Amino acid sequence: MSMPVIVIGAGGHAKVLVDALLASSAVIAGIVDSDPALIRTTILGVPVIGGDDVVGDFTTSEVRLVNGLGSVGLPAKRQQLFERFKGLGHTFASVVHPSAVVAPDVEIGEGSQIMAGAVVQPGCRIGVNVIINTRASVDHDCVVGDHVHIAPGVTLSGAVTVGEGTHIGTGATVIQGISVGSGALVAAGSVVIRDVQHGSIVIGVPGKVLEK
Ligand code: JB3
Repeated sequence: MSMPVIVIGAGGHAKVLVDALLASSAVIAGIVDSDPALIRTTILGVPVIGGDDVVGDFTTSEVRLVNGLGSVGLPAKRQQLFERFKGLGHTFASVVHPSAVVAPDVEIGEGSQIMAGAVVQPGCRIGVNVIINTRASVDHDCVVGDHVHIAPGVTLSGAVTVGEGTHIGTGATVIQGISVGSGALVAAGSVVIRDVQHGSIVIGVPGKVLEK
């Protein structure tokens, strides 16, 4: 990663990203956050240099961006931020922690993030602006859509499909061949053994659809 990066957001997710970037010897030009109280604070020695307007001080060929917003529940805000800066012509850098195991043929979309200890097996396709969080396991031939968050410790068995913007909560397990629709939420710790429809919330062991 030769071109410097700016990390957007200075919260918990950004801290983990800064650690991964430093471990990869990336050059971090700074962090921006919408909370003025955070300006001039640091994360692992990297300063918060201002709000999002500061990104405009750099041309799109001088820096790439790293989406430091995580997500609670559905990852809408993170997606909006990605699309806003893409609309301004910026490019997002992908981040892969050196301790992650990613098979050589895996396709990783723009700005996606594979955190420490995650495993992504052969044949997987990961969309844009995805988080595969700490120690998640994504087995062979999974297809993970754009803007998905696979939370820490999740297991996707082989050939699972996850639709755009879905959140798979911490420690959930999805057995092989299952299709999880877009905009869905799989609650932490659930075990999914049946396909999940678009926009559904699934909770429990085995996972059941929460009636709206
Ligand atoms: O589960 C794990 C391992 N991590 C969670 C992650 C995926 O999501 C983590 O525990 C949190 O639940 C969440 O992390 P995140 O998004 O870093 O949340 P938080 O620690 O609350 O920090 C969000 C930061 O983003 C705050 O400092 C906000 O001020 C800032 N922010 C919000 N909107 C923004 C914007 N910053 C910029 N630059 N632009 C924005 O539009």
